[in-house]
Amino acid sequence: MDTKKLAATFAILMLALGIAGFAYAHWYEYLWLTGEVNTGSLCLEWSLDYDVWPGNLKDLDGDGKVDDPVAIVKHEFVDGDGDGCYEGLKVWVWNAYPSLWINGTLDVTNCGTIPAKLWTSSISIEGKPDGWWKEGIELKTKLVGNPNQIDPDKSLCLNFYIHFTQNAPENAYLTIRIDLTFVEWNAVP
Ligand SMILES: [Ca+2]
Ligand SMILES: [Ca+2]
Repeated sequence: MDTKKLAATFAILMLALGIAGFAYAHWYEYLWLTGEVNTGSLCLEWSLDYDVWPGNLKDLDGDGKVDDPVAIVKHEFVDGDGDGCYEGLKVWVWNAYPSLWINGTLDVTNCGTIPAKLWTSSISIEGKPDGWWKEGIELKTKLVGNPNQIDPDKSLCLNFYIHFTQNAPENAYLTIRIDLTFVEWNAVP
């Protein structure tokens, strides 16, 4: 076979092998990685549950049913930032009188994904006559839970008992403001 024929045969062979998809065998190992990072959320919200002295119900509208409250106790949750958790809570007690009691639980629940702790708290009380609540209201509280670590889906609970005593004056009023700040549990001052 002369050189031209040999070259032509080789070229045809390579072309045929190319068309057939032939390749020299080689071993391989394929590695891959994808990454995703997100940060947790710090989120806490109020919840509230209470009972009012059963004797508070009378038949005030004359319909034959003892189902009308004399003192009105109401509450409203506020989700001002629209994240689905209640960071605000408004409570009203109207038309209270001696012997009325309200018994319940005020909860702060961790609705976020990382543990939280109470950072700062403040309470302010104003009323008229000034200081009437010191004699006019009996308050018992019991804190359940650790304010330094509230785990996700866990709560800090305040069991309370409020009793309007015989010393509660007529036409008195009281406003209470409570502010709480929570931070992630490992925050340092
Ligand atoms: Ca009624
Ligand atoms: Ca909210």
